[in-house]
Amino acid sequence: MSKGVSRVLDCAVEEHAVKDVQEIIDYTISLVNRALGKNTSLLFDSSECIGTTHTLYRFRIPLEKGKYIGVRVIVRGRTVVRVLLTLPMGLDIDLHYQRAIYNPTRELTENQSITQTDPPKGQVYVDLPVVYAILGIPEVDLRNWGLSINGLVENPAVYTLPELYDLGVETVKTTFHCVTGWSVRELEFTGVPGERIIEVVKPLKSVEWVYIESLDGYSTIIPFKEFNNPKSLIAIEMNGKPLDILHGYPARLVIPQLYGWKSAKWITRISFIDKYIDGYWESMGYHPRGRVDLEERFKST
Ligand SMILES: Nc1nc2c(c(=O)[nH]1)N[C@H]1C(S)=C(S)[C@@H](COP(=O)(O)O)O[C@H]1N2
Ligand SMILES: [Mo]
Repeated sequence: MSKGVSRVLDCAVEEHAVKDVQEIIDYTISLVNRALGKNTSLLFDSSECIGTTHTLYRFRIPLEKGKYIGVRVIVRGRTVVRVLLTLPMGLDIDLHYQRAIYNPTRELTENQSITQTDPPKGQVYVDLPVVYAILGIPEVDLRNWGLSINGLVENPAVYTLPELYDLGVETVKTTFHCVTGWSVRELEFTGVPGERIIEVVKPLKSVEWVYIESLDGYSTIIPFKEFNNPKSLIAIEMNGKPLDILHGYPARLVIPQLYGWKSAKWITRISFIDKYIDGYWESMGYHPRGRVDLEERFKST
């Protein structure tokens, strides 16, 4: 965890029906008080619609010295599905709460009855991708940069940028979807296909997840099956030009069938692993897989 956040505490254990915003606040306060073992007050921060299915409410609980506990409440329709507390570094409090045990494989079902729309449900088309850098834009020095590929593989390796070209690049034209509701058509990415990486490093049979780490401290996790998809790329060019720093130079992931937060920028390590772990946004309640066609925005409880 970066940005002065040391722990994310997952409070919601059962889905909870609410009638209005006041009930969301009351329920959240009761959970937070239970977790902290004392009475607190919530300050409203912001709220945001995430596609057509979910709303995210942000609150904060002020502490001394300008510190605060961040509270994120994820509501689907009129059901609170998750309450997450982000605790600042060095906060010395007892937590009277058992962390819910999260089982990602329960969520990886395929729903046959889904009907595709264009744009997909909860998305609107915009002209250009919005640039996100939640942990800031890192400084990149190509002389020190390498992409490590390791974990449960037969041939771990570290690739420089020229070596990535040598592996063989392909170009895909694709639509890119951000979970907050925007989509951009016809973006062109060139890079090394995930399938090619798999051919070279040879993951072991036990591999089920691919964990990605970036220079800025960002991380995310992708099911092995989605990484091993003909459209998944380690991109090094966008629209026929080297990636610019804003879009992830020297290399980023592009997994177009998943929401954009899985397409980590400024990547530096790819680890093939057997057991699920949260990345940056997954620890804030976002989905372990994030398929756009199945509208997998948030984890359920
Ligand atoms: N390192 C890093 N990668 C990231 C992000 C980020 O904040 N930091 N944001 C993600 C999100 S939420 C989206 S939608 C896409 C946006 O890609 P763009 O900034 O190239 O438009 O990048 C993803 N990759
Ligand atoms: Mo996003």
